[in-house]
Amino acid sequence: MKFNFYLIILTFLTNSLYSQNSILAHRYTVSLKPGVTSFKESNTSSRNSVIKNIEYLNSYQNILSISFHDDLNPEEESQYLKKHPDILNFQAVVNFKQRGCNPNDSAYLAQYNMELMKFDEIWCYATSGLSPFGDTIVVGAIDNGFSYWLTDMIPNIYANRLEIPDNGKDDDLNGYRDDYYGLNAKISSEGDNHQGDTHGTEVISVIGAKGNNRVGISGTNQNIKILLCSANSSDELVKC
Ligand SMILES: [Ca+2]
Ligand SMILES: [Ca+2]
Ligand SMILES: [Ca+2]
Repeated sequence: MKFNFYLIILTFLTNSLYSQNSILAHRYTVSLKPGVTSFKESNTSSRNSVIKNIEYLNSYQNILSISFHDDLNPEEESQYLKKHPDILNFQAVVNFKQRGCNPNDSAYLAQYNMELMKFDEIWCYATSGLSPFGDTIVVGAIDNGFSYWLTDMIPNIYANRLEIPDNGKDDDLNGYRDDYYGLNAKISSEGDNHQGDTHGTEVISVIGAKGNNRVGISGTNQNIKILLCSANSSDELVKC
């Protein structure tokens, strides 16, 4: 009973972190019956030995790992284990691979909330930042300011390629000067000189800090374009 409970716990824990990949041939995890202090190979075979290796995994609970020689098939191995007088239970050893499509960002392990929200599974479907029709997905963000120049943010910030930055002119004739990385509607000179702001930076980090780039964190969207607008009055919102 203790062994079964142990296996249930083990299975629950591993299933929450991993998905089963494949059975490892000829290898079994074995529980011995209560009172059996050591495992002795049964002489039920015409061969001198069918077992290749024995390793104790947990002496307290009498759990060990057994490997058979490569020329046995699974049915022969199963029959041997079922008939052995010392064995209470057994299961094939399976290899595990990590579940989901986690990004490689250096601080991602601290983002446990992403897996709680199942983003690691959602990312298996798409991370391109493109719509099903191939269009670039752009999200607008309005806040008091943004530290958009951060290494983990700037690749996902929308750039107005028709605007020449910092020349004091409205090159694309959209009504705003130098709005290359969005618009700071709070200043008369317009442009994209957004002020650093903790709240705005956190918002755009959640929306789309560059993911899977080995740097920092991953946003909910690993690849996307965020159009910035700094404002803190209703008049300034109109410009956004
Ligand atoms: Ca412009
Ligand atoms: Ca310009
Ligand atoms: Ca990153």
